Amino acid sequence: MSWGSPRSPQPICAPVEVPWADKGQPSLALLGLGATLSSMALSFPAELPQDCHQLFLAGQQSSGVFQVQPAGSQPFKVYCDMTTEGGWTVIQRRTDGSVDFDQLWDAYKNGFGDLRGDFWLGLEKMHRLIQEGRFNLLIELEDWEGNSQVIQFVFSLGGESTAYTLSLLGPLSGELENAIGDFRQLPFSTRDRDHDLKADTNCAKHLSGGWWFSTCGHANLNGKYFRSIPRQRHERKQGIFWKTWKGRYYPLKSTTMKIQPAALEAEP
Ligand SMILES: [Ca+2]
Repeated sequence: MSWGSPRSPQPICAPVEVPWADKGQPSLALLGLGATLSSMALSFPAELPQDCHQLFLAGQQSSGVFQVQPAGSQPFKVYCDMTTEGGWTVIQRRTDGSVDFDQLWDAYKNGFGDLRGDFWLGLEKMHRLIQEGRFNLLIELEDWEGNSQVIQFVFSLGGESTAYTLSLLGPLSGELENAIGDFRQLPFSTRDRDHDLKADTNCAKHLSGGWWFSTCGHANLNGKYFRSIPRQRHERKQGIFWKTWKGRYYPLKSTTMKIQPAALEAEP
């Protein structure tokens, strides 16, 4: 296991976007089985990887932006973070405050930002990637003193009818247990869709951005990007934070969230 390995550096030369064309060629044996050329020609362009890990298994080793197509979904672009062990599909990144994360439900549903910079992939795309599956979620946090923290857990994600409820699967340990406690299922909230667990407060409005808010105070990686602790008390609450690591009012320097199918050993 090397989940604690340092985050991959951002590519200085952006990798070339490789159309997914080479890997799906039919074998000669198939030709002998009587498949018609026309039917195969039709099937080629649909041969996109379902996610970054499938792309990794097919031999893609460098990180970058690629087209994927989960089963039953339209193709869309994702940023793939390739490590020596596998491919991670990045679903969120904050590095410099260049993108406004104080957005409403539709923006969080559909995604926003720049896949090569700061972005939110979008809840609907995440759900299509994950579908009914079990996925690892790897969260990487950095503070302003050069320290980093990695949190990983297995989860599933419901569709819009469940308000994209995040369900924790498997045991909790360490940092995550401290941060999330007993909340094993959390729907997603924005300030125009309050699904949080605090009845008298709209957590997304009180803080900022959209998140799987429980009772407002545990974590919000989609808060406002601050380079120092704001003076105003109400602003301090709106930052990017992970309470049990750096505290409630420490604005984190960078965050990355990425996913990969769990139980990889089950794959061919
Ligand atoms: Ca509420």
